[in-house]
Amino acid sequence: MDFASELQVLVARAEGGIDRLLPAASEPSARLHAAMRYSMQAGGKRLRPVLVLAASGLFGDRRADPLAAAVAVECVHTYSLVHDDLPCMDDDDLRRGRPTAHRAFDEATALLAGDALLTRAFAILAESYGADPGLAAALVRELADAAGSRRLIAGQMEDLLAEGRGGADPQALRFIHENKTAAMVEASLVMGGLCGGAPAGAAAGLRDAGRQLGLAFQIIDDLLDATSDTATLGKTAGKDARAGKATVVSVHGIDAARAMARELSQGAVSSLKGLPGDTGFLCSLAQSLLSRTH
Ligand code: GRG
Repeated sequence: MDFASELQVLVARAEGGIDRLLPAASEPSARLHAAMRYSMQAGGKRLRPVLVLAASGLFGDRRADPLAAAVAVECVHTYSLVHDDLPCMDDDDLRRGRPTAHRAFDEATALLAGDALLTRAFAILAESYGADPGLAAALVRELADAAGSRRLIAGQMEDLLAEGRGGADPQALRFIHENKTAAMVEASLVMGGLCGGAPAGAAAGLRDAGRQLGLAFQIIDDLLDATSDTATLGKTAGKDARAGKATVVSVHGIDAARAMARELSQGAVSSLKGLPGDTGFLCSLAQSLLSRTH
């Protein structure tokens, strides 16, 4: 199967899992569940669940079906987007090409839907991997570490603080990106590895690939914010410059940012190539992210 077809298959698999593992929109509280589904089923790229599924496949999906882990990661990612869009944070009106959750519903509902997605992620892991308690605990730990106060939330906190200070220096910027963006990408590959039954030594390679891929992904995100338009992105373009936010683009310039993204992506590919199994799809995915348009 070629890269594009394989990607389509994995995205469809992830979306089937999302539909199956979220509460029905009719279940009480219907408004809350409708808001959770609204945000989850708005058609994101599904990068993180695809990484979980593909990483698990490297090891033959030997230990457990990775689909529930893939959905759990997407729940946490989507909660972070819903909360990031709130007026008290980034205050945005558009996400995944549609009104943000607090615009489509209201602020309190969006806040609660984010809370509920975060909680649902861990319920999904407990329900789906309970037959293998060692695996369930390892998955919960990995996701909790990535999403917790030392990583995702720390990155978000420092990002908000840097905005208030009028910018971040390169070191502070690296901290923000390693945590706000790369942590969840790393966790996706590692959780895939856990479901696949990866040998202990493979975790470091998966983590390193995820870190570099996540950093490259963030630089591309900054480049797109600076150079693309709202319709193509499905979220408001040009926000960083308007907010006077320090990004890799504002600190290093467009050409240097592109070169950094290329180098990080090549680094991710090298780490992936050191892993067992057929890493062709994951290497192509890493390369394709350099030319993504949204
Ligand atoms: C609220 C705890 C908390 C964290 C928010 C996700 C986030 C952290 C902020 C959103 C802004 C941003 C640039 C985050 C960096 C990660 C990133 C590029 C997220 C967007 O991910 P995509 O492009 O989104 O994969 P889709 O919609 O395709 O899933």
